[in-house]
Amino acid sequence: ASSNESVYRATTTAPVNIAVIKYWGKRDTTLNLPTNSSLSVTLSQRSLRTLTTASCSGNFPAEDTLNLNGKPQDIRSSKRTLACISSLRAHRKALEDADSSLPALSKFPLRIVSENNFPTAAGLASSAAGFAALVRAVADLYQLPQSPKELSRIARQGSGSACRSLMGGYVAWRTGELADGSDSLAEEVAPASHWPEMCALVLVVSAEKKDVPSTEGMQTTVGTSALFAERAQNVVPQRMAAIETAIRDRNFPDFAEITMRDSNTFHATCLDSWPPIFYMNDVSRAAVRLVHDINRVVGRTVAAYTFDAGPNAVIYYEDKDSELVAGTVKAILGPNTEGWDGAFYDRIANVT
Ligand code: 2P0
Repeated sequence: ASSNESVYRATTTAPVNIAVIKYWGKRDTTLNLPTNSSLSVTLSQRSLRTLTTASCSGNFPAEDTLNLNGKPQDIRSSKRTLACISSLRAHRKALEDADSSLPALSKFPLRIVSENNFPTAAGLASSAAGFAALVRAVADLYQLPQSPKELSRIARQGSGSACRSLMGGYVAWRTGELADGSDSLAEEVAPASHWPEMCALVLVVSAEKKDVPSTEGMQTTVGTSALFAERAQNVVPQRMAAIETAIRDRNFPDFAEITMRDSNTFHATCLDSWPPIFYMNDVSRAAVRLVHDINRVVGRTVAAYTFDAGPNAVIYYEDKDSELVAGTVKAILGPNTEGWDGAFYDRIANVT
């Protein structure tokens, strides 16, 4: 078959990441440039991941297509998807221009098929894994030489948090200073193997779609909350430095306190928005109380909660405290709790 008739294909998976220093607010909504740096932990792909296949062929119908969880998506109305694809295509075109023996994949329509093994848009970072998988699948299909850090610049334009899902372990997204966003990139702070005892218990309090989508919620906060600027300018920079030190030293009590405080500060800026935004619910608050109770009764900090743009809790703890933390949380906040939808249990692992 000529290169025009062949079907080229690449399949990849990408993990979910859960921020311990939260990204909330954009200084540039087109390029997805954040107001503050953030830091996350990449979860193992055993229970939360996106699986994506990208293919292209001169024989495909003329338009690029995207299918998400079995449903065709309108790619033309998604500026973010278009931005990622056109950037990847331009990188491929540069390779083809430099080497005329390469098949002209940049000219072929793309077919992207993606599937999450967890509820989409329930505040479980589905857009992070989704755009990371899309970018990596197409980059693999195009055999691009770009590093994960370079690809993070592209994934960021799909969804801010997606730039952190291209690496395993402990990942920082540096806000950057340049107006074109070229220095707003993710980088690995430490591989998962540096602190493999870290575990995450993901409590799916509700698998319903969240009330206020992140992009809309964060720009309401940017525009209306006085607390927001205080957090971005005076709180997050110190916390970023402190949590990187805690990770370097594998200091769980420090890591945990910074994580819990930053989740609380983020949700405080949501409450301070106008009109106020509520992501946590009664079950979320029960989880907060329970973690503080466990730490108090044990007499040391063994567990840390964090909440994203939804009611689900992620609880970090170390392997050795698994029974104490995961056992207690499951026993007390189990399926009999009102408002409970089910639970995922996870363990963090490196992925790259
Ligand atoms: C985070 N979240 O750092 C924070 C914490 C939610 C709360 O990143 O508009 O879906 O696509 O850039 O990445 C969710 O925001 O937002 C998010 P967009 P994204 O994980």
